[in-house]
Parts: sequence; structure tokens; C-alpha cells
Amino acid sequence: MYEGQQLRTVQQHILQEQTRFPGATGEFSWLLSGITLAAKMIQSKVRRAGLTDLLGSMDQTNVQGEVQQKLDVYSNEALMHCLSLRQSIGILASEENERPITVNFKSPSAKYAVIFDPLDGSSNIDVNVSVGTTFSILRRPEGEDSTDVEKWVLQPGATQVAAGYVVYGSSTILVYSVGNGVHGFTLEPGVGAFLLSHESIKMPSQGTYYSTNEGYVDQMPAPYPEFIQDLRQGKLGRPYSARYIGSMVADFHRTLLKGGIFLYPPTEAQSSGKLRLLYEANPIAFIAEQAGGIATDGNQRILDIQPTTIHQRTPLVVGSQVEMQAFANAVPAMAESVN
Ligand code: P6P
Repeated sequence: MYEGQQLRTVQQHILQEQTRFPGATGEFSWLLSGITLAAKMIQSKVRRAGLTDLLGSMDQTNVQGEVQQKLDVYSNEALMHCLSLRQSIGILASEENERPITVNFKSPSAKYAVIFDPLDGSSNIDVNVSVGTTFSILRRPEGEDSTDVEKWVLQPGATQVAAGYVVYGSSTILVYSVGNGVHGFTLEPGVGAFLLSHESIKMPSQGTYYSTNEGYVDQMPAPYPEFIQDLRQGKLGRPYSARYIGSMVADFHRTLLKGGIFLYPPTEAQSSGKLRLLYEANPIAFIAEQAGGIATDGNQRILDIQPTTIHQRTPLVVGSQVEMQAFANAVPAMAESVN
């Protein structure tokens, strides 16, 4: 089955990566193992959601005002349970919770905050479309800010010590980075382990897909419609195909592996964009940059944005060097068009 291949589990890989963290005593790998355990629990429910009473909504809404799917609630509880057992974690923050949860906050061993979207794209669950989990890991600030929950959580994405996502698709893949490249692990259900399947992922410098919800084109500010039209008309040297799943993690995973560009622009309905900065755009941008891609909010680098609120939204444009440079060159037109 794996003749001659060197099988490496994500735990082995994390331990090797762990050596990059001065002073880390295996606590970081223990932290990440909490995420992989929760991911296995979530995927086992996602895979049989139709068979057990997990489909459908909870007839309640979350802090986003979105109808909570039953799997959202289960996924959030799985991550909260697995991660709260890690002594190195001081704060857990989730899309599903209005406020961050402090866990062993006063303990000197609590060095990290984990911020996550337990089940991104959950509105697609009932129609069996890929969904995902995203996570972002921030170190406790130094000095007087070290006891300030908000200061700990509201750090720019560039300060992330690790980030990643899990795609529950045709297979279950965990993609993560601790700042030393991007690596992907595929869950082997027969073994129950995530095995290294995509070592040192590099985003192609140009792709052939663009990914955006074209139903909003008439609501998008310049230069988004014109840029999308340029892609369609082959202005970047080749005609592009459109691919849009409606699950950010799945749409980004394709962009990471195949290249191209994903855009969730501001719209009339969502003037700051729809995606959340802390637990969607930041982890995605961290992974994109680590793989050689670029991620902006249409104007500035995502990872440079100073967050002001935990659930704040941002436009997101992320993808390959060629497409992202072409988009950046089009942006001055945006300035002209609003003057
Ligand atoms: P729209 C899922 O609800 C999500 O937050 C992202 O995963 C996805 O990219 C986006 O919303 C889809 O939004 O407006 O295109 O349906």
C-alpha cells in the first residue's frame, strides 16, 4: 500500500518542526495534536451527517446572526474540549462564541491563544459540499499586555506562530505552517492518522482559475468587475475558468495547489467584505505567503492589518504572484473611480 514510502504522521512532522521554537518543550506539538484530534472527531461526524440526526439547523443563530448548523455546534464543542486540555493554551476564540474563552489563563505555561472557525462553509453541509476548519495560533504578548485578553487576541496576522486549515472534502486534508513552509497531511481512515502527503507546498506563480461569487459582480466596486473580465478575456496571457464552491477553505485549497486567484470583495450588502479577519483571512494569508502567494484586502497586506474587534470582517484577495500583481496594478483605478 505504501511500498517504500517514508510514512510520516503529522505528530512526527510537528515534533521535527517543534525544534524551530526556542524554549518550546514539546508543548507546541501537544497543542497541535489537540487540533488534529478534534479534526478527526469532526470529520467522523461530517462523513456520516446524513445518517445521523446531525443535518440541518439548530433553529438558533450564532453571534454572526447566522443560523447554526448542528455540525457547527458539534465542531465547536470538539475543538473547545480537545484544546482546553492543553496547558499551553490560555485563550480559545471561536466564530461560534461572542467572547474569547480563557482557559488556564493565569498559568505561566499558558503561552498561546488559538482562534478558529470550527466549520467554515457550514451552509453547504446539507448538500454534501466540502467544508473546513481554520485555525490561527498567537503567542501571549510580553509585559503588561500579557494579562489583557483583547491585546492577546487582537494581534496582526503577521504575529501568528502557526496557522492552518482542514478540508473535509473527497479526502480529509490538514494543511499547516509554523513559518517554515506549508505541509499537507491526508487522513488515512484505516489507520486514523494524518500522513504527510504534500510536503513543502508551493503555490504556482500563475494559475488558470479565478474564484469569486459572480452573482455579486454588479455590487462590486472597481476594479473587481473589470479585473474579472480581463481574466475571462485572457488579458493575463490565457483565458481563465471560473471555480467557486462557496466554502472558502475548499476554494483556497484549490488555489494553493493549482494557482490562480480567490476574491471575496466588498459588496453593497457587505461593505467590509464577508470573511472574518482573525480566523479566516489571517490563517489563509499566512499559508498563502508561506507557499509563495500573496494575500491582501484589496489594498493592503492582510497580515499587516491591526484587528480592532474579534469578529471583524475584511475583503480578501489571495492567490498567485502573477494574478495578484495584475490585480494590484488595477487598484489605482479604484482610487480614480471614487474621486
Ligand atoms: P457567499 C461560508 O459561509 C463563507 O463564510 C466562506 O466559507 C465562503 O467563501 C463564503 O462564505 C461564501 O459566501 O456570499 O459567496 O455565499
